[in-house]
Amino acid sequence: MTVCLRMLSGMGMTKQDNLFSDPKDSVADFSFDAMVADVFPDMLRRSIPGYENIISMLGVLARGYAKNNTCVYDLGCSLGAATLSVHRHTRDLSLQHICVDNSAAMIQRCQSKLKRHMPASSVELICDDIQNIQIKNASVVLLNFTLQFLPPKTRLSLLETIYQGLEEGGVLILSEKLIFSDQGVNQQFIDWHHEFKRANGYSDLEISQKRMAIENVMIPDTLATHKQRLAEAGFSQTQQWFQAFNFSSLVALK
Ligand code: GEK
Repeated sequence: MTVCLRMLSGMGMTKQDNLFSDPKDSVADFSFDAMVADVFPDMLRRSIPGYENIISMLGVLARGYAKNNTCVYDLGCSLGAATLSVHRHTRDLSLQHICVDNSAAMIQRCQSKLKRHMPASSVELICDDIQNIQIKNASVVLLNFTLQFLPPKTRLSLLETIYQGLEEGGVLILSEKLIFSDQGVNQQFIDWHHEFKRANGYSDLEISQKRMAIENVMIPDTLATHKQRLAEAGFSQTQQWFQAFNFSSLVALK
């Protein structure tokens, strides 16, 4: 396995993701372990169309809703990229950042990164399932590509908890991979996404082994399902502000 270091904007040195480059006899379910955490910035940048764009716009969007002396939750924070983006745009406010992830490998790396990049901020890091977290006094909640990893039956309940914990005028920003109800359309989007990954240097073997690893772990919904679920949870208004191939982001207002 070759190790390659790359410089990513604002992220420092990061290892190249080649976790699925060697043929495997059987592909285990994907987990957010130390090996994944070590290559994570490269993995997301080359796998999620528009990832860097979404990250930088999260800060721009959050700026409009973050209120002094409230909490900003980053649920499924991984290495804290979304929290850092919000921080860049809200330095003048007094905010309590609460970053949650159930991967110890992610939380450890997130902690040292946030200490380095936002040392003067109030940040609480929690290694736990986001379903166990009490949300309170929140002006901004980020679910950036995390809801899709929860069992579908539990998703509404999490959104209800978030809605209850948001202050009036607060916002949930929800980014997700999408599926499409028309099979032909769905396949078209999958093909475009795979072409995007090929263009970013992933081989067909890497693409198919990663797909096998993730298919039982990450279960995407349609845009209509998301909108309906958000409405059911109480959100009065939902806007889709971003889509690149089958990856999208929504703003839901309380
Ligand atoms: C980013 N938001 O860079 N409880 C807590 N954490 C969870 C759970 C759960 N039930 N399920 C998954 N995770 C980040 C990217 S990655 C998206 C988010 C991706 C965590 C998991 O450990 C991982 O760190 C994160 O959610 C999903 O803006 O890998 O496609």
